[in-house]
Amino acid sequence: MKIRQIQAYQILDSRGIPTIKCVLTLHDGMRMSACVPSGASTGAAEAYELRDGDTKRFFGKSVTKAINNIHTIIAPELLEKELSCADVDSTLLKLDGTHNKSNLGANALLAVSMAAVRAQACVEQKELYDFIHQAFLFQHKALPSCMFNIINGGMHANNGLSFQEFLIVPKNKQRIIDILDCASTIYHTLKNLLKEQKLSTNVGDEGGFAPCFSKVGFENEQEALSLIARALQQAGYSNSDVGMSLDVAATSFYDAEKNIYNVSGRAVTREELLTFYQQCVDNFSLLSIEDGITESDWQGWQEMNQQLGDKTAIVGDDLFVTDTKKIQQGISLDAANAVLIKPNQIGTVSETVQAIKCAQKAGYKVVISHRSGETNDSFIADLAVGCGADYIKAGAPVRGERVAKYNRLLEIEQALSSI
Ligand code: 2PG
Ligand code: MG
Repeated sequence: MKIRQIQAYQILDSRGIPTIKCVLTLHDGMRMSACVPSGASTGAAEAYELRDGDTKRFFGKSVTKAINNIHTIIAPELLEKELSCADVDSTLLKLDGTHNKSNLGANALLAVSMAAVRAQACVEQKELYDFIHQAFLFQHKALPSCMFNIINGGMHANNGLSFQEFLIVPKNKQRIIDILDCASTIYHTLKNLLKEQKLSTNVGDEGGFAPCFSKVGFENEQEALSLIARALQQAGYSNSDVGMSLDVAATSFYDAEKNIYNVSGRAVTREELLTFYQQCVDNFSLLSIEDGITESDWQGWQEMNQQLGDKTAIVGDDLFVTDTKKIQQGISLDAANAVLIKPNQIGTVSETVQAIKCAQKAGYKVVISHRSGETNDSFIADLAVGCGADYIKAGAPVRGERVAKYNRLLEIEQALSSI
């Protein structure tokens, strides 16, 4: 089936900032679309997100230049060609010609790349997760475990917490509806607990609560973890039912000049940070720690993995930026044992697939992730199932753009169980 039209336009993401929706039309009139998310705590080596910079509109955040690239550079190369998502991606990579997609913008590339995968799945009359599983030759197809971010801090809130995400991970639950029941119950129990303590129940960018914490150093982080542990208990769960995880996003409070971390007004060394993680792993039996060390400190990552890697998953996000080369470096240095995967960090679906495969081959745990600026597109839910990821991280069990992913998992579960 040939491609008849590729159209893109601006939509708003969950933070009210423009992003791209791309609609791909085939010759039989079938139309498939895809929307691109956007991060706030971005890794330095992430693929380039092209924004206009013209501050008269959307404070410089418009994406009309990227959209123009789709219409004037990308579309002419793809129109009237037989649809093949592999060919689409290689054309995109050729047209851009840079590793970080700084010519055309990773947002422009990914919008087209995702729409092409969706369209081909449709042409082949397959569900998206099935198509991903088969076309990219993944070994397993399975529903992932879910990580729910229920307290927001760092760059996703403005509340005195240095660490970015405090997550719960329901364990031993087979069905997505039971996982959601567990997460939602704990979320609402936490809400009541915050109310009781006269703390705000306002939420951050990913739907987790963002009450203000006013202590210094690790005490705030400690308090956030204790609140979750209490909510978990009050909701009738134990550590063996529900794990806890952290996305520290350490680069966001690292001072490179002084080589220290600013944790809520206190200067903390790498060693102190690692000692705190050790305590958290012991006290809260953490399932994973993401970006616990700044992205430039490979030696620090090696130390962390050596000290904690046999007890918890050491997840590289800003460290790896979904880039196969960086994941390979991590594997050879033994710097981590898990990877966070975000398609817009690299810019095409096929490169995302390559990164997942590289990590899986090395025995790394794979976490498919949303961005803090999201849309209602649920592509990552299908990706997680199709590649047999260990986890999906899509925010709190609230807010449309977050539950879109969890609700899609419910849909997939229904489909899989009726086979
Ligand atoms: C992260 C993500 C998603 P952002 O750091 O893992 O939770 O945040 O999209 O802001 O990079
Ligand atoms: Mg992260």
